[in-house]
Amino acid sequence: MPHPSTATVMNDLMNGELRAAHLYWQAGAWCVERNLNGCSELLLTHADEELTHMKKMLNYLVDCEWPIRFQALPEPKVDTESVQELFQLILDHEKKVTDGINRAVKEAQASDDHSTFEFLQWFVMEQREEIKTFQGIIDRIKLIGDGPHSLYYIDKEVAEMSASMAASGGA
Ligand code: OFO
Repeated sequence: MPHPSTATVMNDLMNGELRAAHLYWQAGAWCVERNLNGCSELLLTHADEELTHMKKMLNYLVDCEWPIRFQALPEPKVDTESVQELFQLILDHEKKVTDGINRAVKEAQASDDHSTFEFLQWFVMEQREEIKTFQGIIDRIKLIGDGPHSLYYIDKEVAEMSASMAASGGA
């Protein structure tokens, strides 16, 4: 039986989740190198979450008995010296992931793949939460100011957000 077009789309999304984890690890390492422990905690914890998303997709592909194809990972680029730009880069990345999920939802609808359509609804809501979280961090940084003397306060603020996200069960 031929695989539906959504099988390819779901493979791409699964690989996208792995790329996202890779980016969060690199961004977390950027913070570790600058002693921004609150920011690194949030980003490295989020990398773990991206892996759970990848596994969710993987399990769905297994359940559907569709082929599973992992792709090579590109080098994650974190070319900035500003913590505000770092979180902007993360937010831009999450917006791209959201676009990919939305395209997959449309594809599932167009091919009458109701199961995949339903499965993707969790990801639609998750993306909404992530965009809200990272936009919220950027808004806080703008309020505090992104100068060298602000880093301590930014890091403290992000550490508090990270702790409250952990207490409420995720991003
Ligand atoms: Fe998997 O949620 Fe971000 O990318």
